[in-house]
Amino acid sequence: MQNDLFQSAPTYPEGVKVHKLGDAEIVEYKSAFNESEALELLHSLSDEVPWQQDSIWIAGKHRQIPRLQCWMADPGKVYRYSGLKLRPAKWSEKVLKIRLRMESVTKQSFNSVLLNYYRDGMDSMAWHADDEKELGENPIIGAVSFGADRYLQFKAKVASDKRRLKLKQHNGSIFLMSHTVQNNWLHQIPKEKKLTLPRINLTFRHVY
Ligand SMILES: O=C(O)CCC(=O)C(=O)O
Repeated sequence: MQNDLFQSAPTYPEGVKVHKLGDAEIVEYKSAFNESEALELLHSLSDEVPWQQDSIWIAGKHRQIPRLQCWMADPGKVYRYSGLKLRPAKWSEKVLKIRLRMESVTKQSFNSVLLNYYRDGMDSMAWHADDEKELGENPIIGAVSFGADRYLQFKAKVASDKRRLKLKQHNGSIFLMSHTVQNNWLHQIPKEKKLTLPRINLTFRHVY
């Protein structure tokens, strides 16, 4: 159920929409990559990226995460989450071009990216915030998605706060998440059992 506080604001300059989330905001840049570019990137990234099937400890058991992933970053920029230590793969030419587009659209600069490959609707990502200490006190995240449209859900970190937001991220669209999104809110990609199409999402970050 969506709370009124979370109703999306009107569209500002063409293709740019600001979604309010309490004190935070998510800026959506629709079609930052056009449909054919985005589908070409889905196919080339699925072939070219050195995807890893990682496992993490959950409730005392070692389990495969329900997606493939790859961490690309400037040399030495290691990323740790859920007990995993991700050493950077070399930037590929395609991902560098995507980074340039991300930086020119959002006017932010990034030195790393986590790529996630959801092979179908049974792949997912559990509730979390991108608030690890190497991302600094105010992490700004630029996310772009290619392939299937998937829902991204938000809830407050404080359990008594029942506010929720559910956004659909479309093929080729960018979501720029302000720092308060990571500091005060959790997000997840829920499973969608009937979905058979793949999606690749890239979350660009600045690692200190
Ligand atoms: O796939 C997505 O849209 C979310 C990715 C994400 O939350 C992350 O990389 O931390």
